[in-house]
Amino acid sequence: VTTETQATAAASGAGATARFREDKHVAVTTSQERVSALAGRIIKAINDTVIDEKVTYDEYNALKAWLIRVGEDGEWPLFLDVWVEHSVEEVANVNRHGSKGTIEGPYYIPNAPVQNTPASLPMRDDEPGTPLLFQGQVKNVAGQPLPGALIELWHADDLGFYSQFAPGLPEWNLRGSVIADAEGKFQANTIQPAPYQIPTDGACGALIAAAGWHAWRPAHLHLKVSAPGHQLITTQLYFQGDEHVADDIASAVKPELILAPTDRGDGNGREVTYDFILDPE
Ligand code: MBD
Ligand code: FE
Repeated sequence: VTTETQATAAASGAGATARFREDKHVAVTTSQERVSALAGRIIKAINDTVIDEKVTYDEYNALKAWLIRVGEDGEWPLFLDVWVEHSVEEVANVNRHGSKGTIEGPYYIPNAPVQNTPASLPMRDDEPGTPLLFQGQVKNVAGQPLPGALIELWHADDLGFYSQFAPGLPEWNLRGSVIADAEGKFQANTIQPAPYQIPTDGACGALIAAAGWHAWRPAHLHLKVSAPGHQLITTQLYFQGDEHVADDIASAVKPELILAPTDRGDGNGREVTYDFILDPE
């Protein structure tokens, strides 16, 4: 059988690399001066480390072998999103007044199936995990509702796997786009995601093992929230009580992003309300 338990770092890495190439057509408008300044600083930081730490030829060759393997495993998206994207996001959103954003990560897929609220994310008949009703309202910074807001939601399943990046899952499993109502309100029925371990059998996993780190991210919902005339927010929401909230390998948790769902009382899982405030364009 093919199930997500046969997921490999190389397969999810190849998927993330292909996804990046398809979606992120970045026009390179960076000036020579800027490229020279940035590349110069990064190269200097590496050289300073070599000198300060008295890096040996064995260590230099281990680095070279590892960098080659990152590419072979398709793990440049994973490496960069886990260890660098949080700083890029911090810089990008420093002037925002509305809800906090955080990193996108490597597993977003655009154009997931669209539903009007109240929605249920596509899932298997026997989808494992506690049902979760995620609901809220999208507003502007003045507190006015934003009709026609779009809530894109994607997350891992109960075993920590993302559809389209692990084998054996339906194409759009646990990925959906919800159109809010005339008051900007939305309801999305899904399941509670599990804590997520980044692939341990690829180059990033080898680094984590060699350094004695851990590979965990707290359980999280990924979101992109948008409305006409407003800045799109890319964010993630986490769950109170998850031990990795304080210890995320990707450094992407902020206190404002932690949910505390409550029991629905009808034996039907849990629910939580979270409102999004969008900045004007
Ligand atoms: C993830 O699911 C994720 O959200 C990030 C940032 C990195 C790796 C896997
Ligand atoms: Fe994720």
